[in-house]
Amino acid sequence: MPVEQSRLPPGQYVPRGRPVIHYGRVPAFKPESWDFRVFGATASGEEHCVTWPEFERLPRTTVLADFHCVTKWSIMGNEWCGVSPAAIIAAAPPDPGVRHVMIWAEYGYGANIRMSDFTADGTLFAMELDGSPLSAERGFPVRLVVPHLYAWKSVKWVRAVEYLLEDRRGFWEERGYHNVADPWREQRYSYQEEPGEGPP
Ligand SMILES: Nc1nc2c(c(=O)[nH]1)N[C@H]1C(S)=C(S)[C@@H](COP(=O)(O)O)O[C@H]1N2
Ligand SMILES: [Mo]
Repeated sequence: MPVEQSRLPPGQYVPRGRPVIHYGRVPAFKPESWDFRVFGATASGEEHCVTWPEFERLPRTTVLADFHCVTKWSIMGNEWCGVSPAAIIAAAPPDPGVRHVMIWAEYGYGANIRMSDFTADGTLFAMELDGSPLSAERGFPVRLVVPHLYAWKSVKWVRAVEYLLEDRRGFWEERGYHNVADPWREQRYSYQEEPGEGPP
């Protein structure tokens, strides 16, 4: 069935199959040593750390959303289930001055997003896709999904959230990709950034 054009951002197409893309190797999941840290500008000044058994028990919600990669494919209608950023923020509140967050993965991959993108409807720490636990290559046990931004911001194998008082570029944002990354505005590359869209 043809995809309703109004749901496809400019320059995107729907491929056959479902690509897997990441830089580097798939990390092994070790539940005994796995933790999820919230650090940086927390309200208390303390770092907050959650173990795997604790994270697994957090309440989950479901999000239905499309997924747009900057290499131009889009996967429509994904059902993600996982933990809302609101639950993380409630457990470890940020300093009131925090406007940006860095989402950290295994191996030092990270993506920065605005706090408003982190708390947006649809943003989720996903643990399941279409009714099954994430596969290892898709980010098991936990990946972020930010469906309204290009997919490099949807960090797989998340291990930490860093609250930032000043914006800082993540892995691809340092390598020529757009700091904001809104697919509806085709914000693909950093040379397209307007004043105020990137760190000073
Ligand atoms: N940790 C990590 N997360 C990552 C990446 C990566 O290299 N490392 N690549 C990103 C990119 S560019 C895309 S398009 C999506 C792909 O998600 P998928 O493999 O589930 O399709 O993961 C994103 N998350
Ligand atoms: Mo991507």
